[in-house]
Amino acid sequence: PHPMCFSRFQDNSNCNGTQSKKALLSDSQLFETQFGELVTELTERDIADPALSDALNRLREVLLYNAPGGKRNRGISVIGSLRELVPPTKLTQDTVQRALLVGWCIELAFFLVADDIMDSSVTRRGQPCWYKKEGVGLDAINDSFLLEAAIYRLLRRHCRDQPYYLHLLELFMETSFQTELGQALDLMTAPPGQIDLSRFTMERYKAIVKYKTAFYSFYLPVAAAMYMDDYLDCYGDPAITGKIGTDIQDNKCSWLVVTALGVMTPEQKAELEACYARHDDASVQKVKSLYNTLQIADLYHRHEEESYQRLQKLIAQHAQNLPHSVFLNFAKKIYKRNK
Ligand code: DMA
Ligand code: MG
Ligand code: MG
Ligand code: MG
Repeated sequence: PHPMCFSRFQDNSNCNGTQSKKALLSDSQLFETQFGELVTELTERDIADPALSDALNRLREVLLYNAPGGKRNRGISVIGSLRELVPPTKLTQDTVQRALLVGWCIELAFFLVADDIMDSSVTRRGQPCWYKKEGVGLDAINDSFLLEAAIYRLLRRHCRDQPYYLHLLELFMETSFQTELGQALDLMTAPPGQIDLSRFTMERYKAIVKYKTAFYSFYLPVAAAMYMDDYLDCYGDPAITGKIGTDIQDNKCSWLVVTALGVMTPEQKAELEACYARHDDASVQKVKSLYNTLQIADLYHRHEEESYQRLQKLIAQHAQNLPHSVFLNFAKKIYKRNK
């Protein structure tokens, strides 16, 4: 893996403590308790200029609105991985705290605030998208930049003296670039109102998900094989995922449409052409029932199963010097997910 904080961090499975008097908190509880402190740090402690108080209040509001309600897969994965790499006895409290903080830097997911604008999405993490809020609108673009800047301020404050600091910075910058390239591919493959099904190839689909999601969410090698979020965009239950999928309406090059194209008749293709990338419910429903007819959900489950098997083999082959659990933990989190 990247020579990042991992080797310096530590743990023990899911309790933090050596002092028996204190209540033992799980990693995810520790993670949540860190949030308040982090908000205070970013909005009160760092910048003293009273002229900025309105702007810092805005940042607080953005943090408080956008951070809660996620699955925390990204956030918890840093400490989770670290616990696989470092024996419990070698994990100091400081290191645990730092791992949780780095987890928060990933969890802030500044891309998502902008992504929802670009995708004209409606909900995220079980509530209206930030840009949809009264009075926010396109100002959310700057809020997304603020969240990104917050990452680097936090890293500086907490990790500046660590030997891996530069690596960590470069890792964040590099994965941001990869994600932004992926977003560019995603968007240019889905021009609004221009249906051209020949654009939807499995090759293009794989490039999109690898760059827009895999690098950021699952960390290079582990992630590359996991192409599952588009299934949830169509079949996910908004009550569980916290977001209403918009891939069909947005003309996205998703796994579902690419796979469907591979098995459909010319007549069905004409039907798809007539209703993909449209915003009315009837058209969206037609696309979904076409997927149903073609049993795309079954194909997806087979694909998911095969990917998982293939992933386990790849991990066994390539992760020889690392605990396999570091990678398997990621796989388990999204295998058969419905959120
Ligand atoms: C964007 O992909 C993802 C990232 C991390 C930039 P997406 O639009 O498919 O995400 P979502 O389905 O959550 O809107
Ligand atoms: Mg989106
Ligand atoms: Mg998107
Ligand atoms: Mg999606």
